[in-house]
Amino acid sequence: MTFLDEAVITARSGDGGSGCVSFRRERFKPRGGPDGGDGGDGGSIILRATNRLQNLSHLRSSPLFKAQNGQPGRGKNQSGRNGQDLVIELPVGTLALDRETHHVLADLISDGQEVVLLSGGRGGKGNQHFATSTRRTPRIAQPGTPGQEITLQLSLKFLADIGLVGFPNAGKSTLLSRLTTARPRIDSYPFTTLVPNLGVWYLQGHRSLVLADIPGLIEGASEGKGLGHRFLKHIERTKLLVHLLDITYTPKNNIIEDFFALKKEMTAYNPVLAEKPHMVLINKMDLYGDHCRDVHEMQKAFEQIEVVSLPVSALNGMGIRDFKKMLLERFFSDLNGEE
Ligand SMILES: Nc1nc2c(ncn2[C@@H]2O[C@H](COP(=O)(O)OP(=O)(O)OP(=O)(O)O)[C@@H](O)[C@H]2O)c(=O)[nH]1
Ligand SMILES: [Mg+2]
Repeated sequence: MTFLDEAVITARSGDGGSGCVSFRRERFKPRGGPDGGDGGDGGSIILRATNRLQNLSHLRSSPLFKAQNGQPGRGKNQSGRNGQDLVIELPVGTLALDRETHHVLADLISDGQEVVLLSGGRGGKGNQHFATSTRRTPRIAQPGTPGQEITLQLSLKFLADIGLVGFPNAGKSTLLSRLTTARPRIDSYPFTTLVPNLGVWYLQGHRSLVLADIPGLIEGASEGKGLGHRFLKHIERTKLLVHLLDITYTPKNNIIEDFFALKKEMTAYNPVLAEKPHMVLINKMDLYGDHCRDVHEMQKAFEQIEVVSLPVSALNGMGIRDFKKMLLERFFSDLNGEE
């Protein structure tokens, strides 16, 4: 599967068509007046956000996007046709920057949002407009103005509500596939997920949350270990980070230390991530039995550092009801206790 979250493209709006120099030719009227039509306007370049796309790989093979030129004007006062606009579809969450100045030209944040990036050139006026009482046979017309060109740096940063983070194999993709229609690969070895996945969790009453599952992090990710930091930008814009920890596997023999190890790697990438609201899911509880003392102790320890934690099983669904309830309260304060 190809996953592209950075791309460079060049876009060019259409040139305006030129105005026409022409004179009326009619029988018995040898010296007809000017009748040159106007040129059509060039097509514009429009960026449109869509939920149908999840990355930028559709742009790989078309680095130049060109809108149509306007047609030149013609005799008999006929205007040239306007060039068609060119719409470039991009996934929601794409930032378009001017590659030279690094200015943000568009931040596409909602499905269907459109931004006119480059207007087309204006069509020139035909000679019909240039006749005066002293100049009856104007042999001039305006050329159209040229289109504009820009090279864009496109950068996709997912716009998800919740980011799932954790060590490899913790069960992030299993959870995503349990809650949403996304079908990421799941396997019993680390680094199954090589690229980020998005899924929509439909809750009651038309409410929904977008979840992002990113490849597992390991200690030393900031030095490029594992898949490194490459995909952390996709959780930068989330509202809540959910840390998944595997109760059967604690690399540091202490789940709280594992949690801090993860947090440290994220902070090394971007301190903003450390400030984000977060909670913990202690996963794979089905392998551990219901009434084990350890998990209560773990939860208490998290409580002491003011982190909410819940025991769950992404595999059999245990604890997911509580998780859902917590999220409904957190994200939809308008609920008034309805479930
Ligand atoms: N018993 C049990 N196994 C689980 C649970 N959640 C996930 N697993 C298993 O753990 C393994 C890893 O699951 P994934 O969902 O691929 O883990 P991941 O966190 O996405 O892993 P990476 O993509 O490598 O970072 C798979 O074999 C899953 O079936 C759980 O709640 N209980
Ligand atoms: Mg995975």
